[in-house]
Amino acid sequence: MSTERTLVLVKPDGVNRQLTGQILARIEAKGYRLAELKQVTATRAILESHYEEHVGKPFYEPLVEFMLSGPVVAAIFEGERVIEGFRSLAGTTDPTTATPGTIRGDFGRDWGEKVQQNLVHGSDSPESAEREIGIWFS
Ligand code: DAT
Ligand code: MG
Repeated sequence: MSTERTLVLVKPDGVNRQLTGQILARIEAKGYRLAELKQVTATRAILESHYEEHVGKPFYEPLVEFMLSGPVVAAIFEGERVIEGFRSLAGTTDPTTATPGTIRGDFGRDWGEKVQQNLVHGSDSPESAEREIGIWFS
């Protein structure tokens, strides 16, 4: 298995709640290598590209608004099977029911908003990872 890369975003809720360090520490502690790191204020153009697969879904516009509500921290992590490994660390999409021990399960819950404030994004395939890294680290 060759070394993979994945794009991780700490979303505005994670940055605002000052959980960035704890989240990155969990990924490093699992054994993945931090290759790139920056804090960015997303633009609508970046998010329309990043979330193109979700255009037209009911949560799309609230999701973009949420992602524009504050800075995000973007990282590239590397390692064997890091894509599935990070998604396992992150937990399932809905933070209320995400398994305790995961990032979303430990730090997230439903806040009654129209979108899941679930702290992190992680690429879901090698093709998505390369596409998303190109968007955030071009
Ligand atoms: P994931 O982030 O677990 O890969 P996804 O790619 O299906 O999930 O969706 C992207 C984001 O959109 C997700 O992190 C939170 C939001 N979202 C997804 N499904 C939702 C839903 N049913 N209601 C509200 N927000 C949703
Ligand atoms: Mg996804």
